[in-house]
Amino acid sequence: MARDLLKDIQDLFVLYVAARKLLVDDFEGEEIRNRLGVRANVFQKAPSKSMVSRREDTIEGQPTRVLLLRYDKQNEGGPYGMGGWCGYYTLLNEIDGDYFDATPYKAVSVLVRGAAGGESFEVGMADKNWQTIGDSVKAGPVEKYLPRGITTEWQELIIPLADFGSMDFPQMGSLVFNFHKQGQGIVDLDDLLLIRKTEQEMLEAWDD
Ligand SMILES: [Ca+2]
Repeated sequence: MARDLLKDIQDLFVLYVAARKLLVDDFEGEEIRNRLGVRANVFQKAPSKSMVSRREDTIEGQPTRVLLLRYDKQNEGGPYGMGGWCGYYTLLNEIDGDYFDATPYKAVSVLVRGAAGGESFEVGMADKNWQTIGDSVKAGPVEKYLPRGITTEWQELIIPLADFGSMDFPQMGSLVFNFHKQGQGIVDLDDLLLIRKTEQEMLEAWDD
């Protein structure tokens, strides 16, 4: 009896979490597809480069696979002598397909950890227009959101969607992790989520 009740509570909790958050990627699935079923991979322009792999880890006592993102950002050579670029993207829409309606969401959340600490990247988002240009709007570097910056401990990075400016949120295309600072390093990511607005917040948005 008690066991059934516990099971019911666990099921309710899973439903509650699912209702509050959309899992974009937990890095447990296919290599270059996220949990929305669309492409996720590195982007790079020489002489900068990035590489991804996955590895087993333990977060809060739970075994899990995480994304290991290796980067080498140069600041000389390449287009305009700027050193090229490197990072990781995850699509929210099918290429040439429907765009992703992000209006029910209020924030991006991701777990992050550095191999050495002090690594940095900026998070960007692209709506249909930005995706067509091949660029994204950046919310700012990680240090803006994590007071101690990236450390060797897992931290949850939360970025309000409002920080991406006036995007066309009903037609979103991708999320981007861009290594903007010269240097090389390794960053681990897990549990990339979109956090839903509460019903109250949805109503307030209607009133605006
Ligand atoms: Ca995982």
